[in-house]
Amino acid sequence: IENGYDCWLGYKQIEDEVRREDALRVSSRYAIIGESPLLRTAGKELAVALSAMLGHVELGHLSERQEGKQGGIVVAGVYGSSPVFEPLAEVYDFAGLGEEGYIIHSSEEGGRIYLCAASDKGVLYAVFHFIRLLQTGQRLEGLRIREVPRNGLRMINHWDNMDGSVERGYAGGSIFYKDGRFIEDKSRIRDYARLLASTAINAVSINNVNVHRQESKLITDEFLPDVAVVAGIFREYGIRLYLSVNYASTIEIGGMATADPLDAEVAAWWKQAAADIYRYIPDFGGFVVKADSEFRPGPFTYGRNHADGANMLADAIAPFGGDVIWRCFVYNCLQDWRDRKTDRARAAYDHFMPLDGEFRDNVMLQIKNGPMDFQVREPVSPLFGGMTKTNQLLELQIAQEYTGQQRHLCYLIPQWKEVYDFDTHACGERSTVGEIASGRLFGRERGGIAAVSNIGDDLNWCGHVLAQANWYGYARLAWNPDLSAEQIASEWIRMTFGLDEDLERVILDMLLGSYSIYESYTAPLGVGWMVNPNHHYGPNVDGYEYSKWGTYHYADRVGMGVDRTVHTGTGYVGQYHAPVAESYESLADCPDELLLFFHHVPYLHVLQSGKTVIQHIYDTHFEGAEQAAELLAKWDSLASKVDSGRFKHVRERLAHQAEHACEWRDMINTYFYRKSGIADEQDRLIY
Ligand code: GCW
Repeated sequence: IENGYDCWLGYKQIEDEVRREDALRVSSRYAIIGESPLLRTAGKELAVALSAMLGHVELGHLSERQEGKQGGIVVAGVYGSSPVFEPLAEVYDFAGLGEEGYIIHSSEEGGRIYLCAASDKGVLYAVFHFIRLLQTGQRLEGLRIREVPRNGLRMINHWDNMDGSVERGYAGGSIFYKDGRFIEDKSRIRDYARLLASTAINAVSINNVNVHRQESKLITDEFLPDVAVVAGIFREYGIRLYLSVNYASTIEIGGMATADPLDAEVAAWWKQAAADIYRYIPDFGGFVVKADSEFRPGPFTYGRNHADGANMLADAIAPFGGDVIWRCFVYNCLQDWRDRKTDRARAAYDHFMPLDGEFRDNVMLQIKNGPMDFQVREPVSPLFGGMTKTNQLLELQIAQEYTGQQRHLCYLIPQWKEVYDFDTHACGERSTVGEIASGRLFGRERGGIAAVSNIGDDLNWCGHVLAQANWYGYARLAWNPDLSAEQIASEWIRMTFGLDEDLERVILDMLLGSYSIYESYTAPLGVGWMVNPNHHYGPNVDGYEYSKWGTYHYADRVGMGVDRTVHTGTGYVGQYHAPVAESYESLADCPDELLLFFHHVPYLHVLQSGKTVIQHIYDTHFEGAEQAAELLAKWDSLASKVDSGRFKHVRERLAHQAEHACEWRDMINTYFYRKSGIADEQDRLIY
């Protein structure tokens, strides 16, 4: 029975005769030129994929004459390692490929495919790309592919704890730890590394940014041997390992009285810690740090700022080639709800903007996509475009903490594309977040993207089989943000469920519609939250209204929303450049979907859509719940096309979603009907 464990790498025999012939013409044999751990991985992957999809494959030899041999050969290797790749230099620019780019080229006469790169890691990526071509049914003749990643760092962050739990994990427990230790059997970690490599993820941090007591010891001799084993597994797949560290380690595990970043002994302690780590893991990636955020320790305690803290760690790790990834999720989580001046949305910018240019070259600031916290709809963080002299990483959340927790279908690629494409106007037009995060806009050497993982030890990794598309899509987009949400989805569907036009059309339609559906039946018009406190699942309009977390909607009998304008509100809008700031400031120009994020308006305010706010709420909630039910009906139409294991599993989730969407609809509609006293124009049932 299919359980989803293989994700998008569940290779199937190619049944279609034409496709099969086509594939065999170029790939009935393969040769890996050269020797290295990554090339060995590449060879193994090629062998597994070809034999599963084509049946018999042979390890070919280049010396062998083509005559007398049936079928073609795939030749993979590093440029310069064999004269066989020389002719490619006439067609492609190898210098610009860098460490990770690659070329896929079909020979003129046919019968040969070259997978070639400037390094063995690029060869591994080329191999997986070639496999994808086979899986998705592409023609294999005349291939002229040259790929270079847009983002240097393409990272996954795990929020795994050593007790085996995963913070905001919706797919079971950790695949790394259990009962305070590493899991003995590492085979699942290997399978995971392989899935990551197939989408060219090149970095992973393996413990929660909230670093508790036990996890603080990951950088000590007690656990470094285990960490080294895990790092070794990832290394075979071209992935560098990072650890989240406790900023107050000098106190927690060093037995010192202080963690003052300007204290010479503190700095010396970290230098030693770095040296110890690199003795075990020579290619260790570096530290991820959540400091002075949500009760985590940080430099504020000592009257120091974030640059002081980050630079101290950066100096400790720089001699070994490591980086510090310092998170910007810093805000006052003990706010008084009566205080209308403090605005959580402002916090990251207010804290970090004054420090722009003060961070070491090996520090990257990791910035959540929005100023709040992974809501279904938020504006883009104004730190992007604000800072110009600091390395910046974009942080996304694949785990759907606020977008249905992998029980609701919510394909997030459309949301992420909006973030990448958002024009900050920092240097005129086309100053997009994507260009800033990659480092290109401000000529920074380091940059990229990180995201909170959505995997756990559930058999299908993600709890929801269709949530695998977010994991896959995140990685594909990190490689190339220009891919469309549709392209990515269709690739994923073909690789995961096979080639069937009807099936592809239906699942595509479900995935592409799902983000907007989820948005429709949850918190309206960018106001966010309205979820149950703590676990954040399910509707609770006032769940955070009188709490300390700084996430309010201010609904009264007349209207709702947060005034963040410069003229009458918190001034948050002023953190954006013109013309973005002007459009958010103006009630008339502010995009509907963000209206309540930026303005407090009456329920009878007329949106650009022509509807009043209150009618918009009613309409979207009725429609959203209906569409959620349609998702289930659409899936049901695939009963004969999807194996029963995955079919039943997804069906259960969608049935829950349809029901839970009604709960959302009724709570939100009822709340605002009771608050406003304004009836639904269509007189539908509100309680
Ligand atoms: O989204 C919030 C989560 C916390 C998380 C925090 C963060 C790891 O609710 O669970 O802590 O963000 O990003 O640090």
